[in-house]
Amino acid sequence: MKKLFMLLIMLPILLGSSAMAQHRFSGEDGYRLWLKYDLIQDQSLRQQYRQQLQSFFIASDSATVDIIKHELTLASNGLLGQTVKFTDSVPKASVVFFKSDNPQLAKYDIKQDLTQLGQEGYLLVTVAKQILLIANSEQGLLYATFDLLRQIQTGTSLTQLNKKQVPKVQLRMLNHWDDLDRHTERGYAGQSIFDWHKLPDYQEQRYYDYARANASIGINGIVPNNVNANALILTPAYLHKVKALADIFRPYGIKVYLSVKFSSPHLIGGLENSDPVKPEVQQWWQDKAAEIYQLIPDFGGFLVKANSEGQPGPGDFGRTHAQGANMLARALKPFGGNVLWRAFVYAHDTKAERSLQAYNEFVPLDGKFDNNVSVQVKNGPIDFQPREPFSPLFGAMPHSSLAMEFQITQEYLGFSTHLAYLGTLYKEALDADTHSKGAGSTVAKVVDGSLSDSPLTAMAGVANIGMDRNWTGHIFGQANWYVFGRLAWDHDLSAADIADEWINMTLTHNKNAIAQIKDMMMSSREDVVNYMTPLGLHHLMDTGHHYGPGPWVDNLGRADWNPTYYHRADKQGLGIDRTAAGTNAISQYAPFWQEKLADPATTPTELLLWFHHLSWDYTMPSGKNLWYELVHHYNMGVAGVEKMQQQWQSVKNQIDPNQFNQVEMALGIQLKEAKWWRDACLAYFQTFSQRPIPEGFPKPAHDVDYYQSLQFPYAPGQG
Ligand code: GCW
Repeated sequence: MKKLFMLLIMLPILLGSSAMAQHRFSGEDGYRLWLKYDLIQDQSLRQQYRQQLQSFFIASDSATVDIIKHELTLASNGLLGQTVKFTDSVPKASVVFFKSDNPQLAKYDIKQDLTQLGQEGYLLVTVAKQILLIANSEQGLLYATFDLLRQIQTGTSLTQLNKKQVPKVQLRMLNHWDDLDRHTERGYAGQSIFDWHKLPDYQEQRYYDYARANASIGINGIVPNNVNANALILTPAYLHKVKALADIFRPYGIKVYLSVKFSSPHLIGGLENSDPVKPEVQQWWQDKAAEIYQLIPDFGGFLVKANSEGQPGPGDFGRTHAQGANMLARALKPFGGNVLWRAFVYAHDTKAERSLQAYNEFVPLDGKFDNNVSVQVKNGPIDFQPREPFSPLFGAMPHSSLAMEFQITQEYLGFSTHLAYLGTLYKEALDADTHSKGAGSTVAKVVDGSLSDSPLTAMAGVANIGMDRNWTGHIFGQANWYVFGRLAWDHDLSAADIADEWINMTLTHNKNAIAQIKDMMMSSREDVVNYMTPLGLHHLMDTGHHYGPGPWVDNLGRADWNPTYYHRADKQGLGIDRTAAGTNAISQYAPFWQEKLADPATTPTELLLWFHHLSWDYTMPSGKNLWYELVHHYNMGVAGVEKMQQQWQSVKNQIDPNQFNQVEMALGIQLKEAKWWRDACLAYFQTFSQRPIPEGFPKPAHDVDYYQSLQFPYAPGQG
């Protein structure tokens, strides 16, 4: 009896502690990203791979080859439970790594022109029972290694490999908006991974892990510092720190670039000013370039934000972007460096509507940039919104190299607590048809150089990486890093296939679970669009930090920082008129688009309010009016998150509990915030539409004053 009594007393404690323990899993915390090499559970598959990967031949010795060998060792031990064996005999090896100059390659009948592989491409082929990895460089072999391992991680057969891979874009870069004090602008995954204070001597393991992850998806360039640059980065003390990073990254095929402040000659060089036509300014940059290359012989070049949001630039001296960019390009040219010159500009002294400004400034300069300059253009004309049309610059500068700039960090898509797979956003932008040279003139073809006469091609992603154990704050944020790299390598891949790979490598091999998770990922970005900015609305985020809704904000220093500037809600209707009757932004697109966008009836529904101010009673393609569709879309967004929650619960048994838990908690936040977005925006727009919430939809939980009163002074990542 006494024992029973004790048990009853203990029971809640026991239960309580086991419930607690649920939040204390020591399982997969996400640090290993998609490079988990856990034992393959399917025994026959494992056995097959063990046979096929019994021994490896890889000639030559170098830091990159060491990395390849290490990777093979990790993978073989982990995935196959088999000790790796390296052999000196090509005929006896089951896997052979060939650099194209290896005479033994002649014994194989490879019917491929290997020069086409360039410096980074590779062949991954099965010949008889041997697996061959062939490339012109060790970097190519490293990429081939990761491809081979990806085949194994995703359970693909190796018996008939026949892959030829050449990256479609030359520079595949991450841009970190990280400050020297480790604050990350628009970063939601903790502090910057770059510890400038302890560099160059203290070299974190994380740098190697980061390089390895990047190499595994083909990223070959990184900019470790913010485009809102600190001139100190070019001082000798910092250049030695940069050198330490470059030395670590080099064998992974990754070059370091730097964001530079245009006024550096003045700020740290003691010159009177930084006017690009002055010989002493040009000389300063040439000397600086020589100093950098002395330390870092393969330095990538400079990334520049000039005359934008208060940053200095050539415009300060009445010079053009081309004059500024070319001056830097000429300093780097003798050493093989490039300039990425950003087109994200909008000036306070111009009356032109903001979406027009980059085009206005840059199109007249088409053809005037040196051939080691690429103009780096954000995917849309405003600023990384959940949905934007493609930037008109992509169809309007045929004689310039145009680099794509995507944002991986989710400044406008819920920070690191919202699940928003950006593969679909990237593909939408890349596949968009500019019609600049007839049908099929896609943005991707502009970026990969096939539609321009410029040889330099680049794609950059603003990184979402920080010190969080799982790197990106949200496990699914890793998928955005991953998909960026994979699409920069090959923009023809599909967002769904890449999601499939990533889920397999990161979360589970269970087919049903993969299907559920893929479905979540593929619709997640549209959910965000719907609960934040449906039907072409944009820039409704709250002041400064961009966290949460702020459609009412109308008091910022510049008109075009205010959400009211973008949605133009009034008693009549909603949306900004960018037709000829309004700002005429449509004139910046090819005639095909001008015609379509001039009329709401032929404008894609998802961009209606981007281009038109429409009456609340406007009849939408569904037959319902605009007000109804607006309410409907906001609710679809919320329903989408509810569905994701259910889908996530349904895969619980297939996911590591720690990973499961992280995502479950984040989805809880996402749902709360989706409802907050819906309710705040609808309560606000209702003050204009003066219409009731249609039957069947919930009314906003609070009035506008309540939502307007919410303050978040410490929201992360502020600029
Ligand atoms: O998206 C906006 C951000 C700024 C950023 C700027 C840019 C680095 O709000 O924080 O500054 O764009 O791209 O330069």
